[in-house]
Amino acid sequence: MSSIIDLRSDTVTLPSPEMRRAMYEAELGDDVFGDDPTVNRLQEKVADLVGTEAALFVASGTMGNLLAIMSHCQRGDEVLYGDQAHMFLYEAGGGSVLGGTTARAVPTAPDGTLSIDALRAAVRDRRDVHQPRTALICLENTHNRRGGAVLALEYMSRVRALADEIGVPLHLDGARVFNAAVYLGLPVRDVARAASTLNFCFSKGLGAPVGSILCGPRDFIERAHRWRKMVGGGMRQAGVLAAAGIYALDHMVDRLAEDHDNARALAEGLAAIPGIRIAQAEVQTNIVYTDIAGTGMGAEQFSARLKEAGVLCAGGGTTVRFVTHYGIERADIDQALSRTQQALGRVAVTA
Ligand code: TLP
Repeated sequence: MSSIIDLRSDTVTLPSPEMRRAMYEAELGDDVFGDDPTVNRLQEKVADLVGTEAALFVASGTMGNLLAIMSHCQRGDEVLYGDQAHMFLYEAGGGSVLGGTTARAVPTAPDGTLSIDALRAAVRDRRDVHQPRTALICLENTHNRRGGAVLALEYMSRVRALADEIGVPLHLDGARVFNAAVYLGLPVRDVARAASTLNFCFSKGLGAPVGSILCGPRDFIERAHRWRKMVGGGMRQAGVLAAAGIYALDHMVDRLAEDHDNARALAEGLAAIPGIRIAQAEVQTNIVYTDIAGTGMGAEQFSARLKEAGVLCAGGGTTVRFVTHYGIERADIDQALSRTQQALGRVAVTA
């Protein structure tokens, strides 16, 4: 059998030889002294690209989002999330543990949006000393648990208008914001325009091994810089990683369209396999959620069965996620589909 086809996440990408060369050749210094020219170049390049005053290179998406909470909020403040947001579900409660904030979640629609009315209703009464103060609204674009759904710019502007009205910032977890930009056919600065601050990842579809970046006004980034040091994110010759980020921005953005095409082809093929249902209305970017209840298996058994056949996927309950990325070609999609079909051929389909 040919090699494993790993569709667990776009975080599994390996740097290309050219990206590795850029890392090898990067000019380095001590970034805690502000002396790493490659980190500085990346931060300036990103601020320019996104249209913010400043940007700060961080270790991970989780760190960037945490620093955003800590830099926007005071102890005892409350953050509004969607109930399916990565920040709410999968960042180990860092906003509470380290940021001293409480979390309030509103329902997430299938398209990744949060109803403006629900958000408005969740805002606390500032005059009431019994209540925490609502201090931040967070959105996610593309939306991971909503199958890579892209938020419409008009929707984001409406959330920003609400945030402005209540006097709080809007933070965008844009781990995959370039997938949104490519889907919309717009420069990333347009996608980010409605947000007060943005965090995005180099280590997902953009194919870099490590790194994310937090973007926003200069005073916000200055606060985040201090918090980054405190949580142990002051990295020294980090230019070796920043070089991968610069390479990714220059060479890995346009190709995301291929991942989106591959995800659509994968979804079509999976939908044709008895027992598998696509659990999202549309495949807009690189994530496909399936409901595999019809196979009579749970996600664990299903993914173990596929693993034996050389396809890796991830899930829980009866939901299984497949993600396309750099390193996965159309031939791998075809191969993954035929392996899946074969692996399930031995299963009694119940629906
Ligand atoms: N997502 C990972 C897992 O944690 C689930 C993945 O495989 O999709 N925001 C969003 C929307 C994310 O999807 C992720 C990672 C993060 C933030 C956190 O990024 P890292 O892993 O760099 O801390």
